[in-house]
Amino acid sequence: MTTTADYSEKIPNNVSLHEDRRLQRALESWQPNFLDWWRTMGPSLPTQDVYLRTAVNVGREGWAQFGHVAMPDYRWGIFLAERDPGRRVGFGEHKGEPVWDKVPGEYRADLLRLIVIQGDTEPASVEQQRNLGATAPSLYDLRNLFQVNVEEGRHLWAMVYLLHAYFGREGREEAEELLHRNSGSADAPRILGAFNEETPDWLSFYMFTYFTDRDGKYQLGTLKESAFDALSRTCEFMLKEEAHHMMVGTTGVDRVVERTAQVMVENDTDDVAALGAIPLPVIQKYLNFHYSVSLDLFGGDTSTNVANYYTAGLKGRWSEDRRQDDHKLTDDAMMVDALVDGEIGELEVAALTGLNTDLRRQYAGDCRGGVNRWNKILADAGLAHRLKLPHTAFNRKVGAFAGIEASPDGEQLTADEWERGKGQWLPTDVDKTYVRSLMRPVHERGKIAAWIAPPRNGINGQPFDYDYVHLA
Ligand code: BYC
Repeated sequence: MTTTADYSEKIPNNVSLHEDRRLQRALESWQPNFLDWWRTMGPSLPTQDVYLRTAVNVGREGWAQFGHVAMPDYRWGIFLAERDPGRRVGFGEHKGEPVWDKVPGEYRADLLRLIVIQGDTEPASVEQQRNLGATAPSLYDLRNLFQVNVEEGRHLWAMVYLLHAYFGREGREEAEELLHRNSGSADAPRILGAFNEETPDWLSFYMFTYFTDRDGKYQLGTLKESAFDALSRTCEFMLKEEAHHMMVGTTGVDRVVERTAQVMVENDTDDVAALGAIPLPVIQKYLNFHYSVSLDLFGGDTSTNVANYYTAGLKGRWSEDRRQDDHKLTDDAMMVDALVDGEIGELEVAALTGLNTDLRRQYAGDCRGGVNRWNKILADAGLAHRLKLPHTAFNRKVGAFAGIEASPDGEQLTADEWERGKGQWLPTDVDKTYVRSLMRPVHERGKIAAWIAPPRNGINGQPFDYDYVHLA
C-alpha cells in the first residue's frame, strides 16, 4: 500500500524514503545539484512568489494544494500512484505474471535507457522556456508557465528517484548527466531532437505545450503499462499533472486564434499584422513546425527497439487494456508509413515492429481534436479560413520520410521545390521576428497583451485579475 505523503522530510515523498537511509542520503546529495541547475537553467525572471499547485498526495481527491510559493522553495517531491497489490503484466511474453518490484537483470539496460530518455526531456523543456517570463502576456500566463516549469522539475525528480532506487551506481551517474546535458548545447545536447529547439516566444510555448507535451502524455501512457511497477506508478501520477500542461497549450492556441479572428472581423481584413495580431498563415506555420518535430519524437515507423520493449513488458500501447487482441501480437501484421519504390505509401510489417506507428497515430488523432477546436473558433467568428495538420511526411527528420521532402499536403517534392516552398510552410525569419516583436511583457494585474484573448477561467476558481505572481 502507498504510505501517505511525508512532508516533514527534506524531500517530500510517499515512498517511505526515511526507511532507506542510503537512498535518502543519495537523493539528498543530488538535491543541491538540482537546485543549482534550477538557479542557473530554470526561469530567469526574478519573482518573490507564484500562485502554484503543489502535489501533496496521490489520492483521487485533493492531491494538490494551491498557494503563493517562492519558486526555489517549491516542494519537489517523489510521488507514486497507489500500488495495486494484485496487478499483473498486461501484455507481451510475461502477460498474466505478477508485475515486478525489482528490475530484472535481462531488462536492466533497456529500462535504464527508457527512463533516461524520459528524464532527459523534463529539464530540457525548462531550459527551453527559461526566458519566456520576461515577455509574458499576462500574470495568469506567467503563472501557468512557472507551474509547467516546476512540474517538469518534479518529473525529473520522479525519474531520478527510479534511477537512484533501482539502478545503483550507473543510475546515480545517469542522474548527474541529466543535469549536465543542456538544451541546444553544442557539446552535450539533450537526447531527442525537439528538445534542442528554441522556445523563443509565447506562440511557440503554446504550440510546444499542445504538441510536444502531448507526446509526453502518450509516452507516459505507454510506460504506465510497464511491468516494472515503480515505473508504472510513477508515470500514472505524472499523467495527472500533465493534464494542466495540455490545458495551457490547448487554451493558449485557442486564445491566439480567438484574438486574431476578432481583429480580422472587426477590421474586415486578413492582414492583421499591421493591427498587432498574429496572422492565421503564421499560426499555421508554427503549427506545421511543432507538429512535425513532435512526430519525430515517436522514433522510427518500424523499430526493433519498440518490439523488444513490448515483448519484454517494458512499454505497452496506449490504452492497452482496451485493445481487443491477444496483447502479444506475435502473429499480427499492420500497415505502416513507408517509402514504397521511392514514393510515399504504406507497407505491411509485423505488428510488433510497427508499435511506434501505432502510438504516433493515436497521438495524431488526438492532435486533430485541437485543430477542430481552433477551426470552430474561426467558424463561430464567421471566417472561412481553416487550420490543418500537415501530412505525416512533411518536414520529418526521423522515420521513413526522413530522406525525402514533402509539402504539407503530402506531395513529394524535389530538393529545389522544397527550398522554394518551405517559406510558405515553416516560420521564416520574418515571421519569427514579427512574432517576437509582439512579445512585450504585460506584468500588470488584470491586463493582457493585444495579440491574445484573455482566458475564460482563472486558476483554481480565482479570477483572471488575481495576483498570480509577485515579481521581485
Ligand atoms: N531524436 O528504434 P528507433 C515528454 C534514436 S516527451 C533523436 O526508431 P525507438 C515531455 C533512438 O534513440 C516524451 N534520436 O527508436 C514533453 C535510437 O537510438 P539508438 C519523452 C532519436 O527506441 C514536453 C535510434 O534513433 N519520453 O515527456 O523505437 C515537456 C533508432 O530509433 C529520435 C519518451 O520518449 C529523436 N526524435 O523510439 C516535457 C519515452 N527518435 O538506440 C516532457 C522513452 C529516435 O540506435 N523513449 N531516436 O542509439 C522511447 O520510448 C523511445 O526511446 C523513443 C524512440 C520513442 C524516443
